[in-house]
Amino acid sequence: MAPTSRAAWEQAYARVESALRSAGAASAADLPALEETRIRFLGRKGELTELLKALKDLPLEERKALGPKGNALKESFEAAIASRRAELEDAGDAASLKNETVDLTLPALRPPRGRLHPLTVTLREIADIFHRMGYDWAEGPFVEDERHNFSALNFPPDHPARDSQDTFYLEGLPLLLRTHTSTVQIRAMEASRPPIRVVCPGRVFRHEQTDVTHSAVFHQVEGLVVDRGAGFSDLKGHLQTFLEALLGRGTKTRFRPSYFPFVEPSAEVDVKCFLCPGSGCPACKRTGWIEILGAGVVHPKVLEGVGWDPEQWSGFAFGIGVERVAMLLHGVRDLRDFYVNDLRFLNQFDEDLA
Ligand code: FA5
Repeated sequence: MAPTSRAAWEQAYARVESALRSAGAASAADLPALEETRIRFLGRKGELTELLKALKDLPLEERKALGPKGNALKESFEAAIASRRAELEDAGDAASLKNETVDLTLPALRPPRGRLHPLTVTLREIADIFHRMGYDWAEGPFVEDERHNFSALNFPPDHPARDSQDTFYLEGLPLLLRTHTSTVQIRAMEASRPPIRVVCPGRVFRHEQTDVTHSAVFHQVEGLVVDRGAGFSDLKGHLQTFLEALLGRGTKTRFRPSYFPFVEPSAEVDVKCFLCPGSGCPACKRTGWIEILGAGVVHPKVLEGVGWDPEQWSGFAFGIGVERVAMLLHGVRDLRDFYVNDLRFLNQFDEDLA
């Protein structure tokens, strides 16, 4: 029964106060016991809660007199609970620290490791081999003019490669996205004097259908050597040295006659297909061979165009497809896998890049 008079309320107060004292919140043995005591007095139907609720049934004057008394009891109980809880928690932490052991011989946790993209690694690997063969490194812009991409390379004005079917032109400007890294041959020659020996790695762009060996954005490493008496046999020797360093001795390659307006004679180099034993598959278009580069002897008109005397200087050039090389090195069946950024694919290159 809730007390409805002052005297009854004060009697109830005395009972709760003595119960609080004997419950001894300040000496609760552990956190569950402390919580039990708190709920007994301050839970929704707790003894102290009920006592305070009963105030509302007393006349205003008495409520004013008794209210602070009740609240003070509640505050001191809450303070006792909070301080005992802090004590018990500290003791618990200390005890668990005491039981904890640290095994210093365990290996440390390693943060996830970033790594280079397999195409970046392949491109650097190609350039590194040429670097060891005495080649310097040169770079050029992605956005080019027609002169560097075509005219200076002896492409006639009506050559089909100039067609917007193959080339991305910039709207309203006499500029385009370079379709090959041969542009950098011209830039490198314009910026120096003969002799020269450079590789020019980078991204190129072609407006063409993608398939297992073709992408609209891909990478090439261009090579250019101009020296006195440099010719086709030097080209073959350099490419053979490069291919053996890259793919290992005994790798089957073949030179095929070809045509590029800026080199004469011209060749293309194929490597035996790595996916089928030469019998033919989608990657090699059923030929048993995969084309990885174009090459040839620098056309005299190209040398003349940059003011180098073709009577004194001659040279050779080549352009290697980086994606095709990466496919060969890693047995990748579809070149487009390099671009989708699927970590399940990229993580497979971990060991190669370590
Ligand atoms: C050229 O781009 C010439 N500039 C190469 C060259 C340089 C010839 C110097 C002579 C002297 P081609 O279009 O064939 O040639 O491309 C060269 C290589 O790039 C190819 O052998 C192939 O490995 C790669 N390639 C060509 N098209 C693509 C494509 N769409 N996607 C991926 N790789 C490609």
